[in-house]
Amino acid sequence: KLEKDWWKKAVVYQIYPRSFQDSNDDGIGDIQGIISRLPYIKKLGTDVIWLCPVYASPNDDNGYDISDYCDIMKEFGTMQDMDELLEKANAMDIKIIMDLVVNHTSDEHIWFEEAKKSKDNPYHDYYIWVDGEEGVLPNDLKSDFGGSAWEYVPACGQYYLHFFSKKQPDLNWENPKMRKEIYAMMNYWIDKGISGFRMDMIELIGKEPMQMIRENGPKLHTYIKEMNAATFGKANLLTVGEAWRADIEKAQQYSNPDGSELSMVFQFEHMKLDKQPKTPKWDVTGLRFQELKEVLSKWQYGLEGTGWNSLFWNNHDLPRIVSRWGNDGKYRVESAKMLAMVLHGMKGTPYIYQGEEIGMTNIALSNIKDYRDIETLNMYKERLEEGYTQEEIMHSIHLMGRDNARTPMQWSDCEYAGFSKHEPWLCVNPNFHEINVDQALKDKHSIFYTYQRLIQMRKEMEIFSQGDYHLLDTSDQIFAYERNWNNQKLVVIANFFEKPCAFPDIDIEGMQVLLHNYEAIDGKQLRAYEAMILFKG
Ligand code: TEU
Ligand code: CA
Repeated sequence: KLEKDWWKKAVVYQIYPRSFQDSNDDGIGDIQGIISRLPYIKKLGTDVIWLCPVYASPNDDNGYDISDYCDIMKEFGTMQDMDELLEKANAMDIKIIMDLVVNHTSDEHIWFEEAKKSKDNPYHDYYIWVDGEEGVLPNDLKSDFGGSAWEYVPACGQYYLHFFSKKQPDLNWENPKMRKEIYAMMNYWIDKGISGFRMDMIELIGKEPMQMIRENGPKLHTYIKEMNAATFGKANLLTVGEAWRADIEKAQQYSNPDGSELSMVFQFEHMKLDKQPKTPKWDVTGLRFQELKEVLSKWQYGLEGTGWNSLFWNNHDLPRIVSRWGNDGKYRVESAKMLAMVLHGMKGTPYIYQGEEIGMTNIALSNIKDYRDIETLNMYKERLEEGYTQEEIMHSIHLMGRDNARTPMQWSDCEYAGFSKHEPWLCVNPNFHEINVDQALKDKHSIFYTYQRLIQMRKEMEIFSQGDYHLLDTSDQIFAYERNWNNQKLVVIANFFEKPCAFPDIDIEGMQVLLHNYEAIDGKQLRAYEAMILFKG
């Protein structure tokens, strides 16, 4: 029997199956590959895996376009493999949470194949349609992957809505029959023994497209409450909703401690601070570091006692953090450890994205043909037409493209980094000779062991999950905060930059060093990316 709110002490490891481990040498990661790496995940110490979609899919958006929720993608294996993964993981005390993609399906899902046949097909109303004439769009709503959010189907004389690719039609959450089918599907997975859901773009399900309302629609929380009551509410699961536009108040609602909605959300306010508000992610500026401190602190204070935070720098949609806000050259190891300490010292549930724990970096491919991500490829075409130079576009892709996170996991310095013996579906980062799991495990000062220690401390010391948070006032380039709990105190001090700076005016007298990315503390200065976690009990 699971302890109530067990997920407050959990650390989650995110797996992108296509890029994790290939077991049958076809160049594509698969479920048997994941099974073979469970001991590695155990060694790191994470106790929950978030598995990106493994369902049947034509892969227009790498599995986020699902054609059958109760079947497994052929390239990844079979339902038997999935059952084996669940069984073996659970036997090792590793829980599995599944990606739940219910804002949309694939256009190859049987529901949509039926729905598009005619207006009076019983499945028609599972999707969102607007009468119209070819060439006259219902309104200006845009797809996240470029172009209009509307696509015309002549057989119906109507447009359907797709907030992502046109192969990802949006489901109509107004339809109670459709909702019931989704809940039945969720219960099917719960009965199989999964421990939770990561809910893809859940903030969109209350949309009102004719009123131009995308996220945070009027019925959003009604649907989430209904889903909770019909499915995971009774099962004590970890649920995390993807909510790009949540503010504190909305997050309090989503993660209400009364358990009526979700455990927590992924909010992205802190991950948008290297661009101007309301501009595309491709138009990167420098990181506004003061705002980063303010925003992360605001969320720590804001959800104290009234909700729960998720803590992350990375996922399969974001560039690698060590390349983005650390230093992936000379100070790769120091800066990766610093970023880990700053994040894992906070209150919330930390998420680690595969490869982050060994400091994997972004990749810069020179030929657009080597990229695979639909968002990247569509943007490339669109911006070329708009007159951007090839150079400008490639620069944006190198900084922000989603394939940065999706290159194969670097296990060893063997061919294809030990990911596969066959050429992988997406290039291996050429730095795999230096950056790989084998190397990390052999080096007791590696980034891996910093993560391992951070996870271990969270399990052993309640102050990490329970202590309250307080930002410390320091100079421009330092991030420092303390946590307090039961007369214990934790202090995290980090120099976020390469340039050394004076040691901050923080009383650390008599404190024990729990973790540090340099050999010894120099009381006068903080060196490049120097970070430490101190404790007094
Ligand atoms: O991401 C939603 C989402 O907002 C992203 O598409 C985002 O706009 C972009 O990646 C950041 O630039 C989720 C999934 O995480 C993503 O992989 C899917 O492509 C998307 O939903 C559609 O299911
Ligand atoms: Ca394979």
